[in-house]
Amino acid sequence: MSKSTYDHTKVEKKWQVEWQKTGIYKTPAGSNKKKNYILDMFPYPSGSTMHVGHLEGYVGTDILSRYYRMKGQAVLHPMGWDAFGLPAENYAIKTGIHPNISTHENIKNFKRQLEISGMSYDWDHEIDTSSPEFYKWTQRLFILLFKKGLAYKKKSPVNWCPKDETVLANEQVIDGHCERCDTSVIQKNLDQWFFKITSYADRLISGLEKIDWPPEVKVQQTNWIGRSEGMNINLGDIEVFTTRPDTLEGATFVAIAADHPSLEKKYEFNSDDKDKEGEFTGRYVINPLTGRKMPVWVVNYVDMNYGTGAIMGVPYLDDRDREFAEKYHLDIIKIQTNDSLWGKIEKEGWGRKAINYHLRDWLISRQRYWGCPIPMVYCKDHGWQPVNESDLPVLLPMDVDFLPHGESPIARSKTFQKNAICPECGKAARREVDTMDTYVDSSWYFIRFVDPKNKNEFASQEKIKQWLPVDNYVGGGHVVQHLLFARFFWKVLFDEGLIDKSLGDEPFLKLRAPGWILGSDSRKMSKRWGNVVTPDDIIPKFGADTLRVYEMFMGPFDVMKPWSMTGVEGANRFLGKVWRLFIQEPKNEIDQTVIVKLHQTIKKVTEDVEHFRYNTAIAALMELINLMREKGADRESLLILAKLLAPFAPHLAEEVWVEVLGQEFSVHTSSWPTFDPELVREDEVVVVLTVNGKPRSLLLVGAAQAQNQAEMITLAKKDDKIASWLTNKKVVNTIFVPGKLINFVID
Ligand code: ANZ
Repeated sequence: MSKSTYDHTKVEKKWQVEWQKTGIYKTPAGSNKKKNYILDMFPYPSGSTMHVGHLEGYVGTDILSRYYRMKGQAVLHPMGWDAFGLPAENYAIKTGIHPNISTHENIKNFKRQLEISGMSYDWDHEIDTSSPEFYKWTQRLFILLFKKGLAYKKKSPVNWCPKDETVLANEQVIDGHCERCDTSVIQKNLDQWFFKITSYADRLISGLEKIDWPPEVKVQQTNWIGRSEGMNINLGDIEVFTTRPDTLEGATFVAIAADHPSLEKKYEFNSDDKDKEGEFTGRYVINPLTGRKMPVWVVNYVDMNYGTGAIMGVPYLDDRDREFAEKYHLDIIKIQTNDSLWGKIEKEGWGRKAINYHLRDWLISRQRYWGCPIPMVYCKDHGWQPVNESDLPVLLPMDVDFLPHGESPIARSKTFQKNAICPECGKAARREVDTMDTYVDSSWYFIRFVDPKNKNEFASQEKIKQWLPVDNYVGGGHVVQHLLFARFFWKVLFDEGLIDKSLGDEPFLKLRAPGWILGSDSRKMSKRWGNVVTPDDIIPKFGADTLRVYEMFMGPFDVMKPWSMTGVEGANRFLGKVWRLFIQEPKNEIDQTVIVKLHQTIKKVTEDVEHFRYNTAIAALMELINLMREKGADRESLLILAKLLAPFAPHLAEEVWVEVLGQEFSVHTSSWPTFDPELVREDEVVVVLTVNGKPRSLLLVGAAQAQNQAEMITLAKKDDKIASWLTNKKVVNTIFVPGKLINFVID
């Protein structure tokens, strides 16, 4: 290959093969190095391809992993597949292609796309949540929760399409209609499994204080949990929950939910109705403070699942109560709020302090096929029983007609119920035919990653202690559900002693979310808008290094950024310049300004990478490279530059390291450069010395000193090069630009 051209296709392929072959990204076994677990939110391998928006986070963690390996840390950087889920099942319903086949086709494509992007994953740690080796442990953990009283079954309403006879996920209900057949969706009460996440509500709030997460994510989690402190006030046979006991004086009516247990008849309100609706029950209760007779109304704006399902109406101060009171002509009385009422209500025995949470228990049953079977059997004598551990996994049957038929698809399997027995009495029992929400899989996958092939445990204690908790977690979205569910799981395992106490009860110490990448139409990049750019659109033409550098240079990691092909071309031109710099003969003498800039760049890139400031790290590299192109660079400096480039443009860096600079493979196992603190003192500046306007020399001085005219001119005259230019010449004028330049005008 001619040295002046850089064939990215050949070079990138060559090193990808070599990296695989030599296993340089393998996770170190036991080691006394500092550990660093760097994790991506693993993808759902959908039929549409991976696009550059997905890749943004993966490039970010790849840079971080490469950097910390070079820093001498032991890095675990795994990847896998959130492989169960509804889209594959819907695709199967449409096309007849089994989810097991389509999902694994998609996985192949996703993996190929990650590989051609130059990712340094350790594929020995790959996991697939739809494999029995993985879901055996998902089932085992379900049983653990059941035995702890944290999994229970109760009736709960689901979205139901009467025509398709199937349960619909919320996303499949469009304006109250089935997305497939447009039939009006109804609510149907089905027996469903729940996880008791509400028992952890307080710890899920307080734990947020201990972790380095984006503040907005913490706020969203806190709001989702929605802790409210208030009082339950007793009004005879009705108890109301209020966060404002100080307003008791203004309570003029009581409003209760349509399904409140004190009601003898059933009330129905049109659930579509956004307006406040109500009906008088004919009953009254007494306000203990004022003695007022308060009418009891059944209303559509009080929810039975929150608080006590009953409220005191304070129309003078509460907007909803006011709207209702105005509509139904109920009394509105003006009051002063009274903080001291809190004490009085307790003293008089009218009520007691109460705490409520908006968080609900987590409904995990799905009347769906492509998910992890719930490992429970129903015995008519012993009720719900967990399957014997020696009988796990309960295999997801492959002989299932997944078309909707009004029940969970697994119920139609001919093989699934075979040999199902009650573990208590050994008599025939009936297996649960529902599957688990896929969020259950992603609640613990990061634990399995540390020991993915373990046949005896979900992960060994030794590996758990070696790698967990996750040090750096990167991914977008999922700010509430996934992150809350995973924290819940971790806390359960922690309490069980399955997570060593020394590891703490939070699983993700640091979280960062990449900003959305917008398509050329300024909308969020998504298959839905047809504005998707994939790695396959970019890599063949420009190479993976260009894609990586461009994605990280677009702007700050965590903000929204528009995609631009001009930007891609710019990144490509930059890498072209880098290549040409390396293939020039290195300079023999050392240029002090280059050295200073080099050390400043080492410092800047080091600090920036550790703080996910990849864009400014690349900008610093660009400045350095421009200076080196102008001044020339010595071999030592070029070696350091190759190392600095390695995390960002791993193929190009390897090529120059091995093929141009003749170093031993691999730049990625070399050590990260350190800077000389003397050279990066920020108060140091370079002053250009010119003679008749032509640059002849440079001075490196303190920033303050560079402002001092007399001192600087004396120093400049002592500079060897300048001295020789001025010998036997008459200086007719001296121009001084503070902090920047001195020009000697001579005859
Ligand atoms: C009297 C009052 C006066 C209230 C006032 C508010 C303002 P959060 O913060 O969400 O907990 N409430 C209680 N239970 C309810 C239910 N099941 N469905 C609908 N609304 C309910 O809010 C609690 C407040 O929402 C309670 O305090 C109650 O109205 C209402 F100036 O009581 B309040």
